[in-house]
Amino acid sequence: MNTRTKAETYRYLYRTMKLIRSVEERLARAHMEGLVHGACHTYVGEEAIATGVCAYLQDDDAVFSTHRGHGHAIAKGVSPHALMAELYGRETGCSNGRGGSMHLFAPEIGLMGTSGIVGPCILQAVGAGYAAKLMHTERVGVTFFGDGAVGNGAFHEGLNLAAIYDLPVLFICENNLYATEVSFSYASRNPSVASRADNYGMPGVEVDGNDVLAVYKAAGEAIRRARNGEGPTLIECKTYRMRAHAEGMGESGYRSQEEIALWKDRDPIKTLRDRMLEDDLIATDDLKTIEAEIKTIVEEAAQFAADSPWPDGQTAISHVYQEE
Ligand SMILES: Cc1ncc(C[n+]2csc(CCOP(=O)(O)OP(=O)(O)O)c2C)c(N)n1
Ligand SMILES: [Mg+2]
Repeated sequence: MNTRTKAETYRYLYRTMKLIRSVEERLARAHMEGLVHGACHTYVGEEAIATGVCAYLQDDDAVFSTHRGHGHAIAKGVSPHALMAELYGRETGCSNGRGGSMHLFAPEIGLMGTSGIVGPCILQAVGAGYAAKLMHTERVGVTFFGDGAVGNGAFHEGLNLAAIYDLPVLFICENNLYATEVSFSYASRNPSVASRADNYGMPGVEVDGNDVLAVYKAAGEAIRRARNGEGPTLIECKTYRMRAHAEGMGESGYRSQEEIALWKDRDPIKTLRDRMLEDDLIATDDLKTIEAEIKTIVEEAAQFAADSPWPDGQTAISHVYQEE
């Protein structure tokens, strides 16, 4: 990543965010059409975070994520085809159709799992960091989690352990101001997640999570420190989800229309697009080419998912235990 020119970096960040958004919007449609079963939490509005962080990661760096994990999967390298097929419950999905939206795995590229249980991904990343240190590698463990996980015991245990052992871990808090319908201002007397880093003796940084360049810069510095044996970092990314908590859920009045409109104006994809054009880093025609290419990929992925076979019932108990 670091060998890219400025224009190439911006183009990569734009393309990744746009791909995540397009896949999510297609999945939301598929959910409405009854093609995706179970809960489906989209990442629309928060794309800059996974994109900015994962831009620095290698396949052997381990990512642990949440119920809202489609964006992390794509940014880490899962193809839209494998992601969509997973949500459609098909054998060709990244978890062979067994996991669905909240259990995405691709260990061969370091996506070590998304999970619907709020909190444990923090501890799992600490475990990965500990392993990386014991094995004298330069690998890092990365966890993405929401503001809803900050009051969970896993947050305290994970940050403390990573700090005392100087583990190569990035704690990326996606503070979208709400845990389902409960505002963070209600759930915590201390509105700053980043300030909590002080309690553990590690650096804490607050960034605009809708500014991919700000996330990219903060993540780059934290990863450099981690790979250099200088320990963990907590990064709080302030952001907002543009859709309901999960597909099919309404707004029910817990967020004001003004607040939603304000954040829609701060769309991370539009912000980068405008900036690239302003700084002459890309031509409008090039942007249109990227957008058309992504549209084709997403339509092909949806078709691939719909055409893929269901898992064979005979294999229902495979992938439960380690197989020789
Ligand atoms: C341990 C645990 N408690 C409660 C839940 C129910 N639950 C599912 S999503 C969610 C809100 C999570 O909010 P946040 O961590 O801020 O993530 P966001 O949905 O905002 O991305 C809750 C409480 C759960 N899945 N796991
Ligand atoms: Mg939240």
